[in-house]
Amino acid sequence: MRHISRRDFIAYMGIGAVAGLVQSCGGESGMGLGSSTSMSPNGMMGGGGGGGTVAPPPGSTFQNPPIAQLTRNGNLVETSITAMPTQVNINGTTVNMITYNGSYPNPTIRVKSGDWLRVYYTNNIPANIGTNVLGKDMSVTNLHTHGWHVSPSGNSDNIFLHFNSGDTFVFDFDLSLQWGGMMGFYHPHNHGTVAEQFWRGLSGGVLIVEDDSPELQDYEEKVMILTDISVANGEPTAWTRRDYMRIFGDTVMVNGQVNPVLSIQPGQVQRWRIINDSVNRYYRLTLENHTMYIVGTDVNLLDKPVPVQEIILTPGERIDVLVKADQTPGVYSLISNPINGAGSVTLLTLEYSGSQTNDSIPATINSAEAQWVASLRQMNTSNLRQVTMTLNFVRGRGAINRQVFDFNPYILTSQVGTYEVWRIVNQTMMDHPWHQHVDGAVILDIRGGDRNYAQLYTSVNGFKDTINVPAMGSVTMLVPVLDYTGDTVFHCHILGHEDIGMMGIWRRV
Ligand SMILES: [Cu+2]
Repeated sequence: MRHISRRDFIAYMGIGAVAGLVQSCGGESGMGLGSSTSMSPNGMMGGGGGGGTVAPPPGSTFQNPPIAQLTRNGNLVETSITAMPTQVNINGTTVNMITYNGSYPNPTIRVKSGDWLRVYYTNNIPANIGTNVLGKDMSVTNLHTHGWHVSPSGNSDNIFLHFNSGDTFVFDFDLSLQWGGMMGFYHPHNHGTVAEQFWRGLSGGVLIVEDDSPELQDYEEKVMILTDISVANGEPTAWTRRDYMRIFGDTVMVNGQVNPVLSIQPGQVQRWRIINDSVNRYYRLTLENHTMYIVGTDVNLLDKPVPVQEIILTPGERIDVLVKADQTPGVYSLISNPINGAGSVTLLTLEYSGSQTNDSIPATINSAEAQWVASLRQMNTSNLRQVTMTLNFVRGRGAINRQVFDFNPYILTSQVGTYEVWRIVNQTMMDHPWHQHVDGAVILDIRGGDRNYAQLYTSVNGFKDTINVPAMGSVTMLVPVLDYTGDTVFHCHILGHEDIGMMGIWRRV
């Protein structure tokens, strides 16, 4: 069954070049990929996990992630989140994982613009869980609300907090400046343990801020969390140093299910909100014989649906799409085609069933955010502050402007109330999904990589908090620095890269 395509081979050679670069600039002890050509069991060519094709038979009935229990009192919404050991059934095998509230996938929190979300947080990860290969205590964790425009300080979206086993904490998220219609996610962000905590099950629960606009609310909504994992002896596999550079799980899941079967009525339109919650794996999504209509990007709803045949989703990115069952009734697969060393995967089976209906795709969406993005695209940016940040590997560590977060973090100080133009330059031979906290950006230019991806995100009126920076390419973006002061971060959302240092501090003053 193993099939090594030309694309896989090129991707592999790209990694080899990175390894060579790493080794040539510092006599690295340990962190580098090394020059070995042997394949890790979870590595780029390992079974179905990497370059091979994964086409499991249709599985169980598709289920949305569970909804978190909330207590609402006016605009005060309260909930509890506990990070805890949990036995999870992964494709028929019982696996000792870590989850929020004993649920995998982790529970979805649905709130509204203007809410005040209070989270009673507990870290119940056992103190004796041990250290990872980076020497970091795996019981230490914290919480980030990816995508939310909230304060990065105090007891809000403050990723500089950290909690030891047994700690409790009360978070307050003031959503008075968070617009509706977005899907973010909460997940751990403790530097050095993020990637493996994701891998073991804390990959995050979805944060939905209900729509401000009415056009999309009547569609049946499906949330799809894409993750992958490899399991050995009833445990998620422990990471080697090499895995921090690149890892593919051999089991790929939607909401913890392998190839679930989703029913759709002939003629029905469903709204699919898809998140790449994987530590490293990219997806190149296509739904057999069907067009997908993009209605929202990471941060906001668009002003009109954008029809596409394929969607690239890098780690941390989200996409909000409409799908219409307008083909001959039958069974169709949602597939991820090969990309960046990951092979073809059948993710989900869409099955027409039930009575005929005739839903339609809306012509326009009344999105204030999209109108704002449209106006920002007209802005004269030549007088704005221009910042260049480079993504590098330095002595086997990730770096920004050649500065490794652990030793000498790159610090960008920005004035709140201004706009800046950031150019992110990728000086490595592999792609990196760039993510900045607090504010989404308007993508102005993408050099290199997939042309359709570049065309899409340099034209749609959607803010992006996560954007792929192609190997040896660049992304230029207009960054609003609005409302909130405090220190936060930007980093690569291949979480292993973040853990080995590809992160910087964003000082908002
Ligand atoms: Cu990266």
